[in-house]
Amino acid sequence: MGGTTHQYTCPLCECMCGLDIKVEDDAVTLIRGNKDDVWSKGYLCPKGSALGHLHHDPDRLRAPMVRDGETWREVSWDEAFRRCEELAHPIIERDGPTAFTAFVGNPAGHSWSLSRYLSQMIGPSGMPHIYSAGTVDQWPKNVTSILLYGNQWLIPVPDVVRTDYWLLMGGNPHASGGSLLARPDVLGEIEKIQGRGGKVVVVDPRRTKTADVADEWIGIQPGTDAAWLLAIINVLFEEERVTLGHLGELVEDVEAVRELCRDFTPESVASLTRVPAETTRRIAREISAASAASIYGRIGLCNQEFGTLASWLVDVLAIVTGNFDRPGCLMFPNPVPFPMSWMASTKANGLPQFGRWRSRVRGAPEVLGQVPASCLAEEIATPGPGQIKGLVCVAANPVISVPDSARLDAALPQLECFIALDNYLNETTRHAHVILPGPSPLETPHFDELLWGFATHSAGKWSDAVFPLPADRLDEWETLIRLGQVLAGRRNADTDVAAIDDAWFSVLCQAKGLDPAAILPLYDHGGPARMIDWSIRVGPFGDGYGANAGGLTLADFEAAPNGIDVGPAIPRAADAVCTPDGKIHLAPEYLVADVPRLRARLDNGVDGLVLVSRRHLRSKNTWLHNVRVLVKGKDRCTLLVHPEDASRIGLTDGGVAKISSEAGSLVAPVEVSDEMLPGVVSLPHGWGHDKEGARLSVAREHAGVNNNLLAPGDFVDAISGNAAVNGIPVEVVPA
Ligand SMILES: Nc1nc2c(c(=O)[nH]1)N[C@H]1C(S)=C(S)[C@@H](COP(=O)(O)OP(=O)(O)OC[C@H]3O[C@@H](n4cnc5c(=O)[nH]c(N)nc54)[C@H](O)[C@@H]3O)O[C@H]1N2
Ligand SMILES: Nc1nc2c(c(=O)[nH]1)N[C@H]1C(S)=C(S)[C@@H](COP(=O)(O)OP(=O)(O)OC[C@H]3O[C@@H](n4cnc5c(=O)[nH]c(N)nc54)[C@H](O)[C@@H]3O)O[C@H]1N2
Ligand code: SF4
Ligand SMILES: [Mo]
Repeated sequence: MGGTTHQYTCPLCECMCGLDIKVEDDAVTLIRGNKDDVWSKGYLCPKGSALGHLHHDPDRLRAPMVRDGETWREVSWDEAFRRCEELAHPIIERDGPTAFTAFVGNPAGHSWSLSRYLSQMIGPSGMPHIYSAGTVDQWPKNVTSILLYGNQWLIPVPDVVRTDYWLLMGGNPHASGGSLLARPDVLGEIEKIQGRGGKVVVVDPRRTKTADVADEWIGIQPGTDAAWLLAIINVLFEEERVTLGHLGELVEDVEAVRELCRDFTPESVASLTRVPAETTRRIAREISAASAASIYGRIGLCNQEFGTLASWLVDVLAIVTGNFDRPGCLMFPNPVPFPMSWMASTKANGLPQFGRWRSRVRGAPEVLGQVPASCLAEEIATPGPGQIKGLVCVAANPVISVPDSARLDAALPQLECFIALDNYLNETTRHAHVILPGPSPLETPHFDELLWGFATHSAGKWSDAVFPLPADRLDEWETLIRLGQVLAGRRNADTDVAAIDDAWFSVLCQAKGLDPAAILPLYDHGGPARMIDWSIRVGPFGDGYGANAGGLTLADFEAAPNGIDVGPAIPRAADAVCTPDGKIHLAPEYLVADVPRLRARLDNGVDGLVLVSRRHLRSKNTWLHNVRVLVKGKDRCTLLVHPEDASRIGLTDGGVAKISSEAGSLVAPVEVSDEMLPGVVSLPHGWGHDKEGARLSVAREHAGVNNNLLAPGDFVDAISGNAAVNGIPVEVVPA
C-alpha cells in the first residue's frame, strides 16, 4: 500500500517521543515509535499511538463556535472576533481591564504557539493578574527555585541516566512519564540503574507500579514529606555526613540548616510520617554512601499542605550531600532552545516580594503574581468593585481540574464575557460565549521549548505538521494576537498580525542585545518558526547570528527529522545561579518561617482517612477520555482502599462508597487494594464527564467522578498558595 510516513514529536507529555505516523488518503493508519529518533529511540505509550484518533475525533472543534442561549453554532473567524468585541468592549468601557482575567492550562506548556504568544494576549489586554494550573502543580518548585537559584524556572532535574541511587518522592512515572524530568521510558531507566548496581527507592502513600519495579517502597503519610526530609538531614548532621563537595564556594547557610533540623529526629517524626526511625537512618546513610544520588520530588510533594517545605528540602538534601550539579545528581539542564522564562533573575530584579497584593474576596496573598486557582470562583461570584466579568480560558478545563470545582461550575454562567481557546466543548467551555479552536495535535509544526528545560540531555527536535492546517483556520499564536487587540478595546478588523509579531520579536532581540534592524531582514516569515530559530541561535549551542560560527540554527533541525542530541547535562551551577550575590542561600527566611507550621502538625498528629490523587497512563489530566481506545476496558475511576480500611468500614471490592469532605461528597466504585497505605484512599483526577451541555460523546459513557469536588479551595500550602489536593481528610461509608 502507498501512503506517507511522517516523523512527529508527541506533544502530550514530557517524554517528547518521536513517532512515525503513517498517513493514507488523509487518514492516520498507524503510529509507531520512531526507532531512529535520537531522543526516544522508538519508545512510545498508548497515548502517542492514539494521536490519530484525536485528530479524527468527530467531537473535536474545527471552527469557531458562538453560543446563543443553549445552542451553539459554527461561525467564521471574523464573526467570532466580532462577537468577542460585542461582549468585551462594553465591560472594558464600564469597568476597565481589571474586570478581565485569564486561566491558563497545562497544554500551553506543550505548545510553542501558545506559550510564546500568551503575553501578546495578556499584555495588550491590561488584565492585571491571571490564574493558572501552576497553582495546582509546581508553584512550590517555582518558589524554591527563585529563592535558591534566582529564577523560578531554573529547576534542577535528577540525572537519572547516570545516577546510582534515585530517591523518588511523590511521583509515579509509570503513569505520568515523568514530570519536571524529561526523559523517555523512565521505567527503563530504573532498570538500567539497577543493572549498573544502583538502587531506586520510591516514597509514596501508594505502592505504585513505579514502586513495584523499584528496589524499595516507603509508604509515607501524605503531607509529611518535609518532616521526613528534615529527619534525614538531621541524621546527616548528627553522623557528620554533611558535605558540600565541589559546591563549597557556592553554598551559604549550612549552619542554619543544622539548627532547623535539630528537633526533627527520626524518632520524633516516625509516628507522623509512619516511617520507622531505623528506615530513615538507613536511607540517610545510603544517600551519603552513594557515589551519585538523585533526590527528586514531584506532584505528590507539591500538591500538599507543606508543598514548598518539601520541595525545598529535596534540593537541600541533594546539596548537603554533595549530590548537586554533577553527573548522576540533581543538575540544571542546558536546553538547546534558550528559554525565555530564564531571562529574569533576582540578581537583576532583587529578591522576590511575596504578598504584594491580596485577592479581593478571600484575601489570599499573591505569590509570584498568582493566587490559588480556587479563588477564581469567588472573584466571579462576589459583587463589588473589581469583580471579574470577563474570562479567557486558554487550554484549560478548570471546572474539573481546580479544587472546589462545583463553585467554579456555578460561577462561570455569571460571566458577561467568557472566551475559550480550546478544541472541545467540555465541562468548562460549555459555559463560554465563544470558543476559538486550535489546530489538532497533528496540524501544527512542533518544537518543545519549556520541556527541554527539564531534560536530562541538551537536545531538540523539529516536526513539520502532519496535516496542513486548513486555509480557513487560525493557528493559536495568531488567535492570541488578535484576541489581545480585541481585549485592548480595538477592532479585530484593524489588527495587523504581522506588525505585532515583528514588534514582539524585536523586543526579544533587544533583550538579548541584538539589533532588530539587522535580524528582521534575515527572515521571510514570522510566527513561531522565527521565534524557535531565534531561541536556538541565541541558546548555548546556537550560531549567535554569526557570533558562534558553526553553531546550530533551526535549519539544522529541519534537516534532521530524528532530532539532534548534543549530549547529557554538564555541571553549570556556578554560571546558572543568578541570585544577587551569585550564591545559593540554603535557608531563606521565607521558608524557614514556615517550619513552625510543620512543627505544629507534628504535635497534632493525624487521625482519620485522607484522600490522595493519582494518574493513569492512558489519561492526560481531564482531556483524553473522549478517545475510545484510551478509555475502553476496566473502569479506572475507582476509590482505592486498603483491605484493613475496607473491612473496618464495610466496603467490598466492586462495591460503591460515598466519600465526603468539608468541600462536598460523591459516590465512586471501590477497588480494594493493598497498594494503599492503610488510612489513605486514592481517586484519580480529571474525571467527571457527566455534565449536560458538553459535547464529549465517548467521555460521557465513561464519566467517572471529579475528585476536586472533594478538595476544599482553601486547603493550600500556605506559602506558595498551591492547592493541597493530596492529604484531604475524608469520611468514607458504603453507599
Ligand atoms: N485533584 C487533583 N487536581 C489536579 C491535579 C491532581 O493531581 N489532582 N493535577 C493538577 C495538574 S498537575 C494540572 S497541570 C492541572 C491540569 O489542569 P488543566 O490544564 O485545566 O487540565 P487539562 O486537562 O490539562 O486541560 C486541557 C484542556 O486543554 C485543551 N487542549 C488540549 N490541547 C490543546 C491545544 O493544543 N490548544 C488548546 N487551545 N487547547 C487544548 C483540552 O481540550 C482541555 O480542555 O490539573 C490539576 N488538578
Ligand atoms: N498519563 C499521564 N501522564 C501525565 C499526566 C496525566 O494526567 N496522565 N499529567 C501530566 C502532568 S500535568 C503532571 S504535573 C505530571 C505529574 O507527574 P507525577 O508527579 O509523576 O504524578 P502522579 O502520577 O500523579 O504521581 C504522584 C504520586 O504522588 C503520590 N502522593 C500523593 N500524595 C503524596 C504525599 O503527600 N507524599 C508523597 N511522597 N507522595 C504522594 C501519589 O500517590 C502518586 O503516586 O504528569 C504528567 N503526565
Ligand atoms: S510517553 Fe506517550 S504521551 Fe508521552 S510523549 Fe511518549 S507517546 Fe506521547
Ligand atoms: Mo501538571
